[in-house]
Amino acid sequence: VLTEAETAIVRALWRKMGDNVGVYTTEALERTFAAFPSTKTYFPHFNLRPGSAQVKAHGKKVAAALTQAVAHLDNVPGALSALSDLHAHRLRVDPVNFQLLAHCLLVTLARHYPGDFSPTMHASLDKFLSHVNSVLVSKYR
Ligand code: ZNH
Repeated sequence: VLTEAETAIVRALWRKMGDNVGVYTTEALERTFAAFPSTKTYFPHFNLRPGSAQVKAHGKKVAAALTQAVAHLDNVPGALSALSDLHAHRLRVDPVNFQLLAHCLLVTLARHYPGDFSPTMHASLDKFLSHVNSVLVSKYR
């Protein structure tokens, strides 16, 4: 669970990103596919070339889920319950992949906000993304 200070940092970054959450999440997805090609195996039905409209649409969905999590930091399991079911039971994404995407989100945000990216920011975001990941893989067995 995030401390009050970490919560405030994550919320402030989200406010600062505004409409760019979708743009940066899409960029993070493209980075994930490029840096960790094994992640592409979950998207055989997608055009995965940079600039792909499908990846952009998917990026917006993932971004919306992350924004939901930020809006409900006191109850992320509740906010992402349906998504946990989807990833555990239908998509069956190997949990390591969540760490790869989280890593690429961190790198992407660090590039866009170099001045804000203190170790404290890094740690707060890492904790937030780890929390989201643990919720999304919580229903695996
Ligand atoms: Zn996931 C889908 C979110 C991670 C894979 N996703 C999805 C969606 C969302 C999400 C929102 C949509 C749903 C509907 O439509 O209903 N994810 C998410 C998040 C995360 C994730 C938030 C973290 C952070 N995923 C992930 C990973 C992977 C994935 C890591 C692998 C690699 N997903 C996926 C898939 C899908 C999804 C495959 C389906 C797609 C289509 O469209 O087909």
